[in-house]
Amino acid sequence: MSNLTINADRLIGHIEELGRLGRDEQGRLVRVAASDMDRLGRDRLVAWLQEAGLDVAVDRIGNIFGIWQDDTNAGQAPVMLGSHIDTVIDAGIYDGCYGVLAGLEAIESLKEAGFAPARPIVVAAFTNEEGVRYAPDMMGSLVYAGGLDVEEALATVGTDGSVLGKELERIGYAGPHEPGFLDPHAYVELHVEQGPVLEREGIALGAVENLQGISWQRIVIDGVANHAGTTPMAMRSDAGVAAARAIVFLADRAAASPTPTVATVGTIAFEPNAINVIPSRATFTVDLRDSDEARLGEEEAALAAFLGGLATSANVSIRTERLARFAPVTFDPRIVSLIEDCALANGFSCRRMTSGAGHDAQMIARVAPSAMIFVPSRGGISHNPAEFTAAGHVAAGANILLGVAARLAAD
Ligand code: HGY
Ligand code: MN
Ligand code: MN
Ligand code: MN
Repeated sequence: MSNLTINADRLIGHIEELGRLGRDEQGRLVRVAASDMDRLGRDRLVAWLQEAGLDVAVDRIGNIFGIWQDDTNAGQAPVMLGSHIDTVIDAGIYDGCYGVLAGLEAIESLKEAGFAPARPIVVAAFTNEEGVRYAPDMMGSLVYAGGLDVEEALATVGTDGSVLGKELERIGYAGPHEPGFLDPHAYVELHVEQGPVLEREGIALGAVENLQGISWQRIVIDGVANHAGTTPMAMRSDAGVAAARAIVFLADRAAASPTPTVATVGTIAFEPNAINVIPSRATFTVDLRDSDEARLGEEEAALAAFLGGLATSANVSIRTERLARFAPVTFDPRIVSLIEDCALANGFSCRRMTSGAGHDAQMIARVAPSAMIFVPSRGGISHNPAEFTAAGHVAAGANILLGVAARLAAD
């Protein structure tokens, strides 16, 4: 890969330009899946793919593919590089977008260098990786990998009552291709770490070996609305207090776990949500993760047992709804070694690591040998506008992605 390098200025320019699209009146980045804001990013990406001379394809769940192929390699299973460009609410500009734009940059640089891959190279932007508007997350890649029926996915009702399939039609990204129409030879996803490890250890690159399991649930606690002033504490069926007890249970249990279990309650809503009314209902979501499947199952069972006891002690009724459940994933050892070898051969420090975040790679790993490359996140911050990765690390990650793609395309 000695003379094959990416154009760092072009890549960083693309990341910053895409990061300006899809901002609300408060200036927050809100390109949630299949929204008008998401369309702004999609349209810009498609324009860049076309300018790079790639064939652009969109499948029925809105996954976007830029395909670099010619007569010599058309029909061969492609090397796929990808990630996502949808964002969380008030997001940073690197999460997902970096991997998609670096994939495009790698292809453009290989083309400019006259590289002739034995296989097509494809860059993919998967729909609804974040799962903020439509659960589960990683939905586009899950459908692509055959883990969720496309009709079922398109019928998903969002947190705003919208229907995913209708929204994709409305924004012009209900494509004609059947999900899975490209059978990848290999998949490599470049992503910001979104955690503190690489920065803390002063290491430039992560060769990601595995990825945590994810459990998403919605919990609905029903109590009895009553007067905040006249109802004695012992006579209350307070859904709000019950929810608070469940949240503290989750946090304390995860903090005490012998494995790196993490538990997050990211959303909560009370009804009727009035200052002087005891909440009749509390609805909240639980995000549990662990790299050990058995441990993740134990966490889910412990929560279920706690909620059973809580229903009695708080005199409330509790129901749970599963929103997503993905087992931990181990990536392809050969590609992980290729990443590590390429990094070290180019003078970059590199360590093997686990991904705490979910990624499209964990879905594509079901259908193709897959692995990920991480670069450091400043302060370990992500899902936050302060998300940042230094230009040198942005370039390093993209250069290794290019090198690994070139190597896999020669298979
Ligand atoms: O939830 C996740 O880990 C990913 O950002 N969707
Ligand atoms: Mn991401
Ligand atoms: Mn994310
Ligand atoms: Mn991801």
